[in-house]
Amino acid sequence: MDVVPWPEELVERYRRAGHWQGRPLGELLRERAREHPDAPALLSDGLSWSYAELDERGDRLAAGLVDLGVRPGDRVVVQLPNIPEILPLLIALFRLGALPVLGLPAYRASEAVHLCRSTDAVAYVVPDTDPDTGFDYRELAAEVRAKAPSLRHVLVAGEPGLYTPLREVDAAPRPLPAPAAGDPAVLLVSGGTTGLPKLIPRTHDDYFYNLRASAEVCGLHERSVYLAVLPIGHNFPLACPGVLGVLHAGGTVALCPSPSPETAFAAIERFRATVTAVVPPLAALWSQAVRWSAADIGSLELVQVGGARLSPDAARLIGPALGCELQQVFGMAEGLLSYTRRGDDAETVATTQGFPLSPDDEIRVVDAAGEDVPPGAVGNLLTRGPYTLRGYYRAPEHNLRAFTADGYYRTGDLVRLTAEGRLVVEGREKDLVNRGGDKISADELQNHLRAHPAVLDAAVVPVPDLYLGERTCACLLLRDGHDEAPDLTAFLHDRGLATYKIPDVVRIFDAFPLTSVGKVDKRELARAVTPKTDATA
Ligand code: J2J
Repeated sequence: MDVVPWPEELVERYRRAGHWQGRPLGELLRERAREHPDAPALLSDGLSWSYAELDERGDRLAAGLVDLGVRPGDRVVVQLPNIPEILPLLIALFRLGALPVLGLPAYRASEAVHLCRSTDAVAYVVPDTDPDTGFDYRELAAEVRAKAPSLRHVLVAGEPGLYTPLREVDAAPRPLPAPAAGDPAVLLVSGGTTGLPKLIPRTHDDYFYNLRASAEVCGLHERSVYLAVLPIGHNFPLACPGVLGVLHAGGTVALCPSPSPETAFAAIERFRATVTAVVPPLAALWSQAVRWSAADIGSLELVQVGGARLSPDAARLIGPALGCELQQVFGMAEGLLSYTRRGDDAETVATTQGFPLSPDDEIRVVDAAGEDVPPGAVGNLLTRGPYTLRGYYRAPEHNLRAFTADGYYRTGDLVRLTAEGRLVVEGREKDLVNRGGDKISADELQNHLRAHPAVLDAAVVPVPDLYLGERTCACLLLRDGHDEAPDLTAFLHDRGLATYKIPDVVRIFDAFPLTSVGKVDKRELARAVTPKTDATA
């Protein structure tokens, strides 16, 4: 089975509560486009599309994709940066019932091939080049195509090279049968802990609820302008509430081509952006840079910060520096979202990650034996609810470990609940590095490192970093005859790994510390590679 459904009694409950409304995501813009066709839906450099225009582009592209042979239920890997084309494409796929598989622009062959192969994707959509680095996605597509036999089409936004130009996937709009609201609408990539990232099926019903409830909590309305800074392929800027949430609210999406303060501040000024979402290192950078910037960012009302731990000290600076409200977001592509609420006092916003989004989010905080911890104690967070997955895509074995028998998702995060029921993230048990919001699975990276001819064994652990929160340390045992750290950068590049996954630090060991059951003791290893400061000495 590809996806795991919710049990019938929960389906009933979520419907009765009005969370699941039986509407496919493709309906997102319909009403607004009919009633306010000229309202601005999308702003980007030198470009403005009204609701009517975006709606029509979605319909034309959907018809064009059907003409190419894309069918309901087919998977289409989408690896686009924040360019206008991504929105009509997502809307078109939602409308025809094909599933976008959302990759990040930073992915290279290793990740992109995995996405295409593990989903038997029929099409792969890329930009032409990255204007900043010159990286050519058409060359990447050639490699992916050679290794993913299911691919029938490569579609290119921009100059197509040997492939099909996305702009020519265009046909007269025609009625298409709507997908069932209980079917998966999109596959998101897990931040995950496994050798190869798992995929997260999100249904029309659950994702619509996710973005609608998020838009409500953030107070979005028709005059809201959401600046997309993080890559839209990520759950946070996509639907929490993100670009889809602001379209649901009748507001405007503005696209920011780069998160650098100069570019982002200029975009906020030009588009009069009212809300945006960033990761903690960016929030800190912006809070510093604003002092030297002449841009007028006075339109900004709300900055959401999430994806990695935000220290209370850093949090306290953000609102005053940027002249707007801060919202902490603890979220995951698997589902559960926790938001501080608008109007919460500054200390609550600085020191907690707020309340779960839904009254039907079920939260358990448990010890290693799976027993509930006493109120207020730190433990493993388990959750289930109306927008949290019940199983990864095509992963029955993994699902046995990732979920409890009664369907709770084991988040791998360590949290505590305050007396009021707010969540505070205290750490995590899962084996990954959270590099300023970018997740690096230790298992995945270790497998690549072990393939190096000089490497006997590898263990990946986080090291603290002032700016990113964590950086990646590769601890290596070398084979006989090797005594120096090998050049991993070139090696991992050649294996097609995304650059952000390349270790920041490499340490050579004679042996790894082991736990009592003979596994590598990562906690001890992390301690061993953490530079001693006055506080830790
Ligand atoms: C500490 N850790 C956090 C936070 C996420 C909104 C916001 C973030 C994500 C996301 C998302 C954290 N403090 N405030 O999808 O919609 C870590 C946790 C979590 C993992 C999920 C969204 N916010 N984290 O980051 O799927 O460890 O989603 O389990 O990429 O990020 O990662 P991801």
